[in-house]
Amino acid sequence: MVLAFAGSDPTGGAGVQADVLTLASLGCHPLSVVTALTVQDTSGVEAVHAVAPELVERQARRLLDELPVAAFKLGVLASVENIGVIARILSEHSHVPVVLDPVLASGRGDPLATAEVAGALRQQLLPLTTVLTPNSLEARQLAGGPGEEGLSLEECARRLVRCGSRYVLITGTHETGDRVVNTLYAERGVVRADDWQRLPASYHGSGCTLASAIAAGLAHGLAPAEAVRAAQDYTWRALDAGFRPGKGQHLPDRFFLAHP
Ligand code: PXL
Repeated sequence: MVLAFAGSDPTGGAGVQADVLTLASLGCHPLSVVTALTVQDTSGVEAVHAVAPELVERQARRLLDELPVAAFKLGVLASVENIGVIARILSEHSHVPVVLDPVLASGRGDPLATAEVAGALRQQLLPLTTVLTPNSLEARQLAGGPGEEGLSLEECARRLVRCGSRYVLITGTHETGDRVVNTLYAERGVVRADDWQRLPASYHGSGCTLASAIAAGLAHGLAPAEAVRAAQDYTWRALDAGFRPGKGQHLPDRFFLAHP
């Protein structure tokens, strides 16, 4: 069982819906604690409304008191108060691996976190994280100070590991080139780098899919580097099978394995 803390995305492309679909398709029972409600369609996010921290805490504790959780997956957390509550809960379950997708903006650039939320993620959650999954923009934002926008991804990873995350997977979707390079770092440096054919469309929910698939791998007992490799393969195939239900972004098909 994997417990996802995430915001609701009514399109089913990203957020808690993406986590539930991904975890279920990979053979994990998904537990979910909703941290925020959003108003959006496939073209953009109109509003983000944080759930009260008391309710986040009660949802999670009720589950954890009864059910065995093999991994945590964290997406949009939506407030500094929610981060505080979640950090306390994770620290009480320090043997359970944590995958943190530090969502700062949607794939289209709609803001999903304030500077205060980004600071709280760095200070309170990175020390509890097994695998952090920023895209290159998020890595630079989390690791760099003002005037450091040109920071190399290697230096970003070094700093994020120094903040306490055991592994940092920086994804290359927002970089240029016809291959997307995703690089996994740890304290010893680069652990693995995988490159993938760049797909032609713009996808909603690719980061949530990747992070949930890593959490599924860890829950099934894979080592972090193996879970990261398997999750990339799964995500690329879900995106390749994606579809465009409206006028905006494409959505991944997390159940591509179930189709003939
Ligand atoms: O794709 C990141 C993401 C995560 N969670 C929620 C979202 C989005 C992007 O829009 O809405 C709830």
